Amino acid sequence: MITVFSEHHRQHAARGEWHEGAFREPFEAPARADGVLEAVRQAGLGPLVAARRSGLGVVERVHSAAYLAFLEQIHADWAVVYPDEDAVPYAIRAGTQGPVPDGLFGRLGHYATDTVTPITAGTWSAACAAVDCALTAVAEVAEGASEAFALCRPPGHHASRERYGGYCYLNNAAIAAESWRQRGCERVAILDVDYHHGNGTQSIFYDRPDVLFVSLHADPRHAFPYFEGYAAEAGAGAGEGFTLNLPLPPGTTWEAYTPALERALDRIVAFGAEALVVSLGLDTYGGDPIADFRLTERDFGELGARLRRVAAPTVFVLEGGYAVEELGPNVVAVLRGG
Ligand code: OKP
Ligand code: ZN
Repeated sequence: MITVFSEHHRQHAARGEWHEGAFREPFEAPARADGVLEAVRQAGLGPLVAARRSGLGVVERVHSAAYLAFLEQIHADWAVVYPDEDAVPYAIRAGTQGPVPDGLFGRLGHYATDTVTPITAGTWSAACAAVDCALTAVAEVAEGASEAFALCRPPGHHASRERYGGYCYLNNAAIAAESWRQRGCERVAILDVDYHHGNGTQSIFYDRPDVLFVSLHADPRHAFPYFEGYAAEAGAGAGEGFTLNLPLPPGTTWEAYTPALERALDRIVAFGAEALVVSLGLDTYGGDPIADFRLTERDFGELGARLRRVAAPTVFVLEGGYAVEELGPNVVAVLRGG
């Protein structure tokens, strides 16, 4: 198993996060990716490959030009006024229609979906480096490796065509899927096993039949992102039937998880996926500080083993997972597969 990483992820380090009424250290921190790289190295999982710089070509098929220009520029504009703080909006656009306001807070609130996703001086560089990891992993598999792991940070699955949120800025998994399409794969499946619904990924492919989106996640009635991820969301237009949401209740254990996982895998096999992108979130772990599922390291091994049933070239893209000590071992368990 090839692991693709980048040191540039450390350029994205938020000052803190408002959580349950208090400002605290951010959950989504550089130590996450450092710990995963160390665990992969120690486990002797396979070659470690530095991400190669990719152009914005595929990225521009997933995100709008105006959004990308905003992400690249906003912190520089912000720092003129607030040099020591992360850029965070307080008013958030509720719908999707309407002009982009001119000022800092108007622009931030236009493109953001929440207030827990700060933009720092290094956010754009780090987000681009995460995309580089994903695209290099696709390239490695396209060139003959059967699987690769993209050690992406920041994560991506909450980022939509032109909104950021949920610690995500550029949608690494969607960009990986689009890269497969560009390389001639007719049918690409995305399996999202992060605890949180991948609402950004879902929205990007919602009306398309060529990229199947299947997600197992905490029921949005109780969990972030709250407003998307319901079972009734099944795709639209030509994409109807090509989104499958399998929400699960609070406290879900491996016993309750497996029937949904088998349904997800059945759908992907029936679809005839020529390539698989796994949005690999490990925040379904029992010890995760912001989630309430009960999976164990052993369960992650079993998850990894069952995923191989798809038998298609596979790219694993790191999403969430906030129990920093156990994140690396849990990732290794999935990648090893049992
Ligand atoms: C990103 B990914 C509020 C709790 C966290 C945001 C969750 C973002 C999850 N302080 N709310 O899907 O792991
Ligand atoms: Zn998550």
